[in-house]
Amino acid sequence: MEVPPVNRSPIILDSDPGLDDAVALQYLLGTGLWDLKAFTAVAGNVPLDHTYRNARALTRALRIDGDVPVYRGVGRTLSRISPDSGGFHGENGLGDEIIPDSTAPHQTESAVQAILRLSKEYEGELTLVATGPLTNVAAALIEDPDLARRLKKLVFMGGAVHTGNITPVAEFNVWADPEATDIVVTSGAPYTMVGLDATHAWRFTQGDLDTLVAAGPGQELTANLMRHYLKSYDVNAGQPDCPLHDPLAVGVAADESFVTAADGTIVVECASELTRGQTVFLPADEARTYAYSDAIKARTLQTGRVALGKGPRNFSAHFTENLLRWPSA
Ligand SMILES: [Ca+2]
Repeated sequence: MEVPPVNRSPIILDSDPGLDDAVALQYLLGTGLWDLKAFTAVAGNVPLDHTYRNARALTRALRIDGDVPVYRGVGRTLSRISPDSGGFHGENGLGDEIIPDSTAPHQTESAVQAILRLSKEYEGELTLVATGPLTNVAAALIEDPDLARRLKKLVFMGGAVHTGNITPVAEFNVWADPEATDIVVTSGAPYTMVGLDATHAWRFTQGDLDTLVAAGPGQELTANLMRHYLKSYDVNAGQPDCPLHDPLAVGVAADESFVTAADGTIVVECASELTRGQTVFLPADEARTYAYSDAIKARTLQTGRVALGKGPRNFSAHFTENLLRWPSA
């Protein structure tokens, strides 16, 4: 495997695999930019037992189970007992692909303990990318609020400034655990929200699938996962191609030019039955023009970066190129 001569930065990937989580991991490895310190599983697309097992199986399939420990996350969300994506990712979360579990020993540390430990070992250097509900990250911040200032960067796939996917106003990851998201965006951590406004702008097409198929056996698993993902978007949303939600969050962690982004505040709706999980974006440069309450004005002191659409650098092409650089076993 050819790895480019760069100083690879320490990163944790926290996810709920999940079809796009699976390829986000493969893409991360393919970029050669990151030193993956931990792969942590959280409940989301499917329950934790499945996401944890899938995470382990993926490290085996991608030949990193000897190097990258997998940690089991928090057993339920802060907000909802059991989110699930209604079979969108298949019953097992990986499009019903049967891939063998890793033979690596199970870790005695929890995901929260591993996140906190690594944030101390790599203080000021560690990037944390979350591609599932933010339950693990919020639990780590509850346990030790100083985590927020030890992270170099926190990028999460979730939220929607304009239009949701699980409800008209809410994106799945945030809807699944809005309280956790609220804890993250008020923590003081240097966060970037990569939501549907940006992820819907970068697509994976049948042509991209053909490229994976043509690459042969090392991309067979990936092609099967993406074929299922394309089919889910076709059947459930009537879309002939699919958004690159989770991979884009990994991409933005290295290069924000895949998206256009602005500074501002995210406020998460946690109370309403109808709009629960909505992420309201308060742009920093318009903060003075709105009639915010004092409580909301206080919130505007805490800002992050919010992706609002596609950027100048082509993420779709970059994504497939880098998948090809990390074939599976
Ligand atoms: Ca995910």
